[in-house]
Amino acid sequence: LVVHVLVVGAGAIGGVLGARLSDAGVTVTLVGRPGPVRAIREHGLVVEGVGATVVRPQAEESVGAGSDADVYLVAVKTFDLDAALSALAAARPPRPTLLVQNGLGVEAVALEALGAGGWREPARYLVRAVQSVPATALGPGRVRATGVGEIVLPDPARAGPAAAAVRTVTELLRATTVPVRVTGDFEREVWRKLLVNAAINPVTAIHGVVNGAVLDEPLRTEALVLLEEARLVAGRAGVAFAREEAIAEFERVARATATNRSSMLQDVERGRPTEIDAISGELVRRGRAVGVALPATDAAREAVVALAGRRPQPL
Ligand code: KPL
Repeated sequence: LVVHVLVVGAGAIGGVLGARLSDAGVTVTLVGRPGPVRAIREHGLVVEGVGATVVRPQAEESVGAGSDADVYLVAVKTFDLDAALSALAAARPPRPTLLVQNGLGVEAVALEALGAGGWREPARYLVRAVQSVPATALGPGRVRATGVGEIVLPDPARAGPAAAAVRTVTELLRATTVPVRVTGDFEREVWRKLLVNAAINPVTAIHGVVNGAVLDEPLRTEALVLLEEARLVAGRAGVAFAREEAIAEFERVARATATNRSSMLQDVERGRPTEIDAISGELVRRGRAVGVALPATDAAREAVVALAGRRPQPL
């Protein structure tokens, strides 16, 4: 029985998922930067919008602080994953560890980091989920949920050594209000989300618009070119999507998250690093490896890299 979850990362996703777990009766400890930790200790963790709530989780600045936990939920950005998991594994014993990052190659980075931190057989504990919970950080300890979204998990029967951990995590998430879907083809879900992120995130970050703006011209065409390039790489990786299916998924997510600011836009606005490398950068590298050029994706990648850090806003 899971009674205590350590949530590493107190940003928009860590905040919303931490609050949903807390509302489900689970004890939650959030690990974050000093600002959010102070705010959560003083005012609680505030979720506005869909499923608005105020919860009072414990909040810590260090991953090793606080009591033993049954599950670790790691909700840091992809580029912080390595450092967060090395620190986690060095500070705490192996437990089912749920990853909710965007991008490609997350599992390999995670296994390496957990091993480096001292866990033996990290593959037994690692559970990757694909989440599409639309959330915008409003300030330290304050998040707006702009929709319900869902979390997709692998079928434990196909999760190999992680089967028991997958079961534990699935049961845990099912106790919350976030819809949970289990799939026998998890790799496809990773790519499905990646296609959407590759199209929506750079365009919204570059133009400074909410996700719904990509449904209309001229941004629709700009995003669809990126979607198509990503779809080609997916096909070469053995994960085939029909063009119509990719477009339908892009439109579905853009509509469902229409008022949300993409995570990449939020990062650019705060002058923080973005996940562009794990999304578009990884696509360009994988395309190159199989002889597929991705000119639009590479140009978008460069544009986001150039933007990042230019428009810092206090948060
Ligand atoms: O995953 C997202 C993100 O912002 O990174 C989407 C689905 C685009 C929601 O904003």
